[in-house]
Amino acid sequence: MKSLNNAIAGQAVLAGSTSDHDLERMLLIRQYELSVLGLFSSGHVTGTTHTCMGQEYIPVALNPFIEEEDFVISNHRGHGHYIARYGDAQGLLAEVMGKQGAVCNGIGGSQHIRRDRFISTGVQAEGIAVGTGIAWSYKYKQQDNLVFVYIGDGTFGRGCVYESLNFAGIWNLPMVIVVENNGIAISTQQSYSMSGSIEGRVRGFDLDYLCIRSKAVNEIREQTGDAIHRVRKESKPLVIEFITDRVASHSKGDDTRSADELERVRENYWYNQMKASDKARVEKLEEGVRNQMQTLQELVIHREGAEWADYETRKNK
Ligand SMILES: Cc1ncc(C[n+]2csc(CCOP(=O)(O)OP(=O)(O)O)c2C)c(N)n1
Repeated sequence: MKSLNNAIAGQAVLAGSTSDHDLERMLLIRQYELSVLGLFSSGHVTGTTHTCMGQEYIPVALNPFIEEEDFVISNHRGHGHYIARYGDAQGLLAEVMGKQGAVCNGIGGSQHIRRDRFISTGVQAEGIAVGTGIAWSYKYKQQDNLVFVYIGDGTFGRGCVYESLNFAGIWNLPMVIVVENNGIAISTQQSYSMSGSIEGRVRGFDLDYLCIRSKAVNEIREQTGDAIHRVRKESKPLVIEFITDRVASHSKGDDTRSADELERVRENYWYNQMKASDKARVEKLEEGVRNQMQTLQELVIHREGAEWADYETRKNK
């Protein structure tokens, strides 16, 4: 009974403290991901994609701390990171579909986006290594900008993560490393692949560390704001580990988790929790973003292919 009461209180905090603006952005990311999955099923999108459902609140919570000149480095599961920063679902959808109006002319696709000071890469751990270099250049040029790097827990299996953490520590680089710990990497549960903990590994390099379990964006901002400001002022790297859940499959339909585990994940999904405690508001905002995505989807589907799609043909002319 106690845990049920706590869960209900948690839902109320989640819903009550989230502004319409933030909730709308989280719903837009969710709806974007649903659109992409639907477009895969109908054959309009090919290749691969990884949706961030379950993790939408993380970049939305952090976005107010990111200044224009700061760098954001995302990974294979990066749609939410991009939409939280730019709100540009249209450019991203066109990118994934290789249509005109795409953020990078359709060359990057789902995983390799470049826009101003935002890049994503599907190569695990490439982002943290590149981010370390960019942070070093910021420090060298005495710019007070930050590099935000998003990384998954499974990526802690790659050696260059530790080289990057080491350099970040030695040189005191202005980095905020955001670990989205969803406990699984494709089909490998973390208990099969990680000895010790992310905290233990990070502290081994003497970096500042925070663990966030909340899914309420304002609460997250309260828990992380001072530490992020300190990185900007003092240039001491910070790792923020979010304990989160991947709601959908790894990419498309490749989910090996048990029914019990999936039920737990769905129960913990901020979307379901908010819907349970603030149904009318969620549904009203959701209708708006659903219509927005539907209109956008129709628009993008009927566009001509992006320039690069003709590359081979044009090259041979
Ligand atoms: C260097 C490299 N090796 C393997 C892969 C294939 N791969 C893509 S995502 C992934 C798992 C990533 O797990 P995690 O870092 O926990 O992120 P999550 O998918 O859970 O968000 C793997 C092995 C890759 N993209 N890059």
